[in-house]
Amino acid sequence: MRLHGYFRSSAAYRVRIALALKGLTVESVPVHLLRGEQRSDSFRRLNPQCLVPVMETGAGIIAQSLAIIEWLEETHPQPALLPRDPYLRARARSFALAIACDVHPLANPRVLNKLRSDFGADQAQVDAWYRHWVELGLGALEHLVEPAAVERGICFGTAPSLADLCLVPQMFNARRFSCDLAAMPKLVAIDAALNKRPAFQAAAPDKQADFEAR
Ligand SMILES: N[C@@H](CCC(=O)N[C@@H](CS)C(=O)NCC(=O)O)C(=O)O
Repeated sequence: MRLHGYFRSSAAYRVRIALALKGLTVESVPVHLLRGEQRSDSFRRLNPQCLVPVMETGAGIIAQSLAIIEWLEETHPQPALLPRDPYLRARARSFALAIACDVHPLANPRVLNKLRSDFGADQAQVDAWYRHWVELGLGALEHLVEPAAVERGICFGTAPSLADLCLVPQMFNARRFSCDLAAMPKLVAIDAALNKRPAFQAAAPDKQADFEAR
């Protein structure tokens, strides 16, 4: 298996956590997003959307982090990345989709670049855009986890789930852009607990071969 990603891509980070939790090793292929490598002809052939992550599997190519994670879940079911209880599964999916579909797309490099290039936004305005959407999204998600989740150190169920795989990378990015996390103490505490787990540590941006400090 080959995972095309970028150390700072939060969508690729989700997949890296899933792989680490399941104890799977893949070949990592860095795609430098700031240099525009995602728009190269060779990468476009893998994913015409020009987005990472992309997983090359024995069965073929898969784009979209949640589809890759579901494929991993179906081909390597243990440990499970969704709670057994159907209602908790739905809540974990709901939380993960809120991040992946509603929060993350508004803060993608190509969206931020468009604000700069076509609407004249300066860095302060781009940062304000970023913080607005991330704080709004995470602020709402704070209400979806119960106080007991803080004691467990995971969002739902008894083991890290899809929700946790989406939360940690989004919190990483939120901190990178100095978002105000004061309104989401439960998410801050759960994120801190998750980051003590070896699988989450191994998947962190600064542990990747293409990591660049900056
Ligand atoms: N829904 C996609 C989102 C993928 C995505 O937005 N990837 C970002 C990095 S986190 C990307 O490749 N951006 C390139 C760009 O904006 O040009 C997924 O979950 O895989």
